[in-house]
Formats: sequence, C-alpha cells, structure tokens
Amino acid sequence: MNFTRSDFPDGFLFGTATSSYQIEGHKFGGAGPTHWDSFAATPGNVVRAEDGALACDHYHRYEEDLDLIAAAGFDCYRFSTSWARVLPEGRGAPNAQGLDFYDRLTDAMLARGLKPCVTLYHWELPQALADLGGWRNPDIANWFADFTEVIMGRIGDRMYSAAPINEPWCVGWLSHFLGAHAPGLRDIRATARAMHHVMLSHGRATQVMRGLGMSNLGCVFNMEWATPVDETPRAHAAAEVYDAYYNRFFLEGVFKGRYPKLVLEAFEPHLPKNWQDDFSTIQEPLDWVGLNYYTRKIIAPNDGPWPHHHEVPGPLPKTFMDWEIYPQGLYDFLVRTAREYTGDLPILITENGMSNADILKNGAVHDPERIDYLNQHFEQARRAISDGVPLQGYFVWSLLDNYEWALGYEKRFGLIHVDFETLERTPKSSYQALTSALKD
Ligand code: IFM
Repeated sequence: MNFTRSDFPDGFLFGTATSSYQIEGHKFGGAGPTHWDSFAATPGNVVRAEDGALACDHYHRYEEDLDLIAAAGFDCYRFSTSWARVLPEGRGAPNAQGLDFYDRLTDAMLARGLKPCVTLYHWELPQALADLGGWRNPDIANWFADFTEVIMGRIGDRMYSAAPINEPWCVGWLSHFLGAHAPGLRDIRATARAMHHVMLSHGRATQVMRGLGMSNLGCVFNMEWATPVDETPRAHAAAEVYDAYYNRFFLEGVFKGRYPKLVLEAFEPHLPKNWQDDFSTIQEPLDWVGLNYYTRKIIAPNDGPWPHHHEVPGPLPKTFMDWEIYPQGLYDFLVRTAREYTGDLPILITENGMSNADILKNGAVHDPERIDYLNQHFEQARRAISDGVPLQGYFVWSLLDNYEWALGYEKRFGLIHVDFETLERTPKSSYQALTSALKD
C-alpha cells in the first residue's frame, strides 16, 4: 500500500466487513427460510440460481476467519446478524442455536482483540415476514424492534458499535423499484412504503438499543456519485433526481426530518398515511454515520416516466462489476455529508473495495488492481481528513470472496480468496499489503 497506519490520526480504526447471508452458510444451525432463498430459486433472478445455503461456511469456520482478521492487524470487524437465524419465523420463538452462534462469534472477536461492529439487518428478511408484505407492511417497524431486543439483548453488551440496517437504498429502491434484489418488485408504491418503513425501523431499533444501554449507534448508507451526461440543464436536473433518491433521501430523513422534494414529487401519493409523524422516531440521535462507497453513475435524461433518466456507460477504468473507478466521489461525499448534514458527528467509511477477476495460481492470488483501487480511495480519505472531515475509520469490503447476491459467487470482493468447492481460504496479495501497512 502507499500508506501506513501512522499516516492516519491516532485511534483511526481500520476494519474489514462481511454480512451474514453472504458468508455464513444459511442451511446450518436452524435458520429459517428467507426471501433471498425464494428469490434465488426463481429462474432469472440470480446467476446460476445460486444462493447462500453454504456460502463460505463461516458458521463452522469463523475461528479461522477471525484469526485472519486479527493477523492482518485490523482493529474492528463489521459483521451482521441474520434475522432468520435468530427468529426463524421472523417473530416468536428464538432459535437457541442462532443466538449461541452470535454469542460465540462475539466472544471469539473479543478474545482476539477485535472490536465487534454489528449491523442488525443485511438483507435476509425471514420469509414468514416477506409473506406478510415485508418492508411494505408498517408493522415491520415493530417486528424489527422485537428482533433488535432479542439479538441485542444477547450480544449488545459486548458490541463496540451498532447500526440497524445496511444500505437502505438497496432494501428499498434496488429491491422494490428495480426488482434486482429480493423480493424482486418493480412498483413505485411498494418502493415509497419500503423506503419509509426502513427509515422508521431504523429509528425504532435505535430506540430499543438505547433502552438496552448500548452506545456508539449509527447508520450505514450507500452512496453513488451522480455525474450528468453533459452540461445541459436537463442532464443536471436528471442527475439531481438520481442523487435525491439514492443519496439524499436517507441522510435527509435521519438528519433533517424530511424527504427531498425531488423524490416527494413522485412518492407523495404512495407514502403511508401520516408519514410525517414518523420523523420524531426516524430522527433518533446517532453517534456516527457510515458511508459505503464504490463508484459513480453517469446519468442521462429521457422522456420516460419518472425518474425520467437512465444510466449510460462512463469512460473510466472499471472493476469486475463494470463499475467505474472514481475515488474523487468518496472525497466529495465525505465533505458534503459533513458540511450539509452531520457537522462534527464522526463519519466512518463502512464499506469500500472492489470485485476483481482474481485467479488462484500456484497457491497465490496476485491482485495489484485491488491494491491500486484501495490506495486511491485511502488517499481520498486522507485528503478529506486533512480538509477537516471527522472521518474516524475505514472498513474494507470484504474479508472473504462471498455471495454477491444476484451475481452469485463469481464477483470476488475478498481480501481472501475462497475456493467455493473446497472452502479453502487463501489470502491475496492485497491482504498481505494491508497487513504490512497496518503493522506500523
Ligand atoms: O456485497 C455487497 C454488500 O452486501 C453491500 N454493499 C455492496 C457490496 C458489493 O456489491
């Protein structure tokens, strides 16, 4: 890497991140069915109809995985808890094996000196709740609050930090407007309701965790910079709409108690009754804000229905996801978030990393592209810090190659290669490079 730990302020937190369904192996330990299982079992939704039944078998191999995190010198591990592993029916009787698993996992992190940074929900909604309308049903805020009480009642006392929901945009828009993730809907009314209920559930879970005496509570929002396709006012307006429903909606809800006008123009008739009354819950005070950042999109206007735009391919080098590499966007988001929304509140980069066409050859994986990608983004993080942004940590996505949702297992994001036949782990050269950088 072209930085070391000492290039960042004292106490800056270096971490790596994963999520439950992407690595654990959902078929183990009495977990209930989720909407991702049924989505993946439907032809055309997921590459080769792959699912998270086995994934990386982290459920059995977590000790080995935590050893690798600790050996690299990371301070923190950002993991998530599976709702369906804890409450197989989404509500009601907890699964003792599931609670025991997260208890063991927590203690194993602490035993290695790793700070546990939990996200409660990273997309595997219990099927029984999806059957009741999932995120479209206003009751989900209470169901989620109850889940929070059960799982954090067990492990909350040992969490370094906690955030309720990973990437609300994906839970809402990607899954209910674009239909690309479970439950695969393409419906504006479903989207408006899901996005609002995600916000309300975030607030309710935060209240529950405060009630349990937990501290260091935050949120995790994914962001994509929107670049207008050209300099016309129409192209600029199109990019602003993208920015409004992708990036500003959640920040504005949590930190300003409102939704952007550019989104309300289309959402207002579809939002649930008395939605404005929910902001007192949505605005529950937080201790930090997390940004997940990977890329930008080039936005062109069109004459189709709202949002009247589409994405066009950009000219920059791309990752294996076909995402343009645009580190400047990370800097711009860090500065803008602090300036317009969060002021002195600590910011964390809760995800950043790349999928690469990694090849295991003679027992090694050389991934200079990933080292380069990380170098460029860490550089922007340092720039933001020197310009006064209260950035306090950086989590690399991801520890392991894993289940990349609708794209199955072929998009490798890991610092550690996983052979999905043998489940053997092989640290890549990016892992070795980060290990040297963090030693200092
Ligand atoms: O793998 C995902 C993760 O689940 C959420 N953030 C983006 C990653 C890469 O697409």
